Amino acid sequence: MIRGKFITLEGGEGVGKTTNLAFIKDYLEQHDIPVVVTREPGGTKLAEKIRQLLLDKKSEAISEQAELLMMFAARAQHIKHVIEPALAQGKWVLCDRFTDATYAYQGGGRNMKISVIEGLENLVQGNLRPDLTLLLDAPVEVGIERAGKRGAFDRFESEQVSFFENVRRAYLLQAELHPERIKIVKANQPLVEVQRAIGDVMRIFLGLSANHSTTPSWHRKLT
Ligand code: Z5A
Repeated sequence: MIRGKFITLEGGEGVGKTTNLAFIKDYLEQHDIPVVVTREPGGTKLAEKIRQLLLDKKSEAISEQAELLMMFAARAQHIKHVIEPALAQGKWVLCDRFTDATYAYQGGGRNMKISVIEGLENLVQGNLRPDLTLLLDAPVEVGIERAGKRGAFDRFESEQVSFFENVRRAYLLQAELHPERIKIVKANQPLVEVQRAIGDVMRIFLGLSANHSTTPSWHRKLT
């Protein structure tokens, strides 16, 4: 059995990860690739419970260390029960956020030591790293405005703008450190353009030719 590929979608809040996850799933399925869609923190019963605790504004004050460990506790469950079994069965895994988010939020946002995050990454993941990461990047105000239209803010979304600026900087640094894996997609443009850019990245990743259509299927249906 050929092992599946592991694709992650990253970016600050409200940049469009959830919206574009459906587009990538659709893209892969159109190419007859079986795909499991999941998210972090979360993806298993226990990890979803940890997610609720992490996002709940009414949780007791969560220390930076506890927050970091809870992210990796959820991740350990997720890898063991969802990600690894799917990859081993030849399915592709498409995950809304993964460890780059830890470098961005706990590293950049909370100022936790990068060496500590690296240690936990090695402990929890072993050799597992994403094969491809799409980083949706947009100015912080754009993401906040988009997320604001959705309703009440959670514990992370209630942070100051400077926190999100640090998160964005840390994400861009991750992309600079891992250019072969992390592809930046400009998210501050109309959705059809964002999806055209994502389609280009996916086409190259799948090794398809340049004249292969990258127009989103819903857009093709409309035109
Ligand atoms: N977290 C962490 O700290 N450490 C970790 O290791 C991990 C996570 C894994 C939960 O993540 C929190 O956990 C997260 C970081 C932390 N907190 N924050 N902030 P989450 O992924 O569930 O939360 P989120 O980032 O807030 O995701 P989101 O709010 O669901 O945003 P999104 O998925 O990127 O955006 P969206 O829902 O697809 O789009 C937002 C709106 O914009 C929506 O109305 C869309 O229709 C609209 N949209 C999307 N694209 C466009 C374009 N191109 N133009 C116009 N409008 C658009």
